[in-house]
Amino acid sequence: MMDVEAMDRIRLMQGDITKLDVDAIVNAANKSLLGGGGVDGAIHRAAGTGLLEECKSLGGCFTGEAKLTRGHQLKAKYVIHTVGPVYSGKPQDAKLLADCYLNSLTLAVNHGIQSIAFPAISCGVYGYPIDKASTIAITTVFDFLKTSRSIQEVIFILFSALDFNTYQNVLKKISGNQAAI
Ligand code: AR6
Repeated sequence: MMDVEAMDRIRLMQGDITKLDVDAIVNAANKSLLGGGGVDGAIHRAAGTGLLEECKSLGGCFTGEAKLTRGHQLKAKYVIHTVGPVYSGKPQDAKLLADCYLNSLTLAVNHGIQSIAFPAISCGVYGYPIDKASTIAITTVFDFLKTSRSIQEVIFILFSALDFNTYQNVLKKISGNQAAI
């Protein structure tokens, strides 16, 4: 019963994360936290230079960890910056990627964040295959939501139609397995 309810708090969207009106968006950053390309570049451009100024005070971030800033000129109140693993094909990739989701969600709960949006962390420049990464993302978030009631909505927002379709198929499979229990 409660697990079905947890699944109802997960939503998939296709589009640009910088446009979302949620409490927090998650940035797929690098260890410096000083900006870059991909979704990181888009978030810094949309948030304005105040975000970079605030990031400079954070002292970087280790892979798998997460740090919080304000949203500056974004609609989102907060940005949670996390650093995904560079895909290596080794077993530790999965653990580090799951840690990105877990540490971001834990920070969100600690700041009273009720709605949060994730991009496909590590699936661009860092080369993580989208089918593997989406399974880790969805199962980690789903398991977290089963134990935590304070987050009302988790959005996975995918830039491309192909990535969106992959997430949709994985979500169907996982919620189908759930319904069968
Ligand atoms: N909204 C949503 N998703 C987006 C957006 C957007 N505006 N722009 C890109 N994506 P990447 P990574 C998707 O490369 O693999 C940066 O330079 C994109 O299609 O942004 O974790 C950092 O500074 C892809 O599916 O992040 C790091 O150095 C996903 O976001 C490095 O890249 C993640 O792609 C991090 O690499």
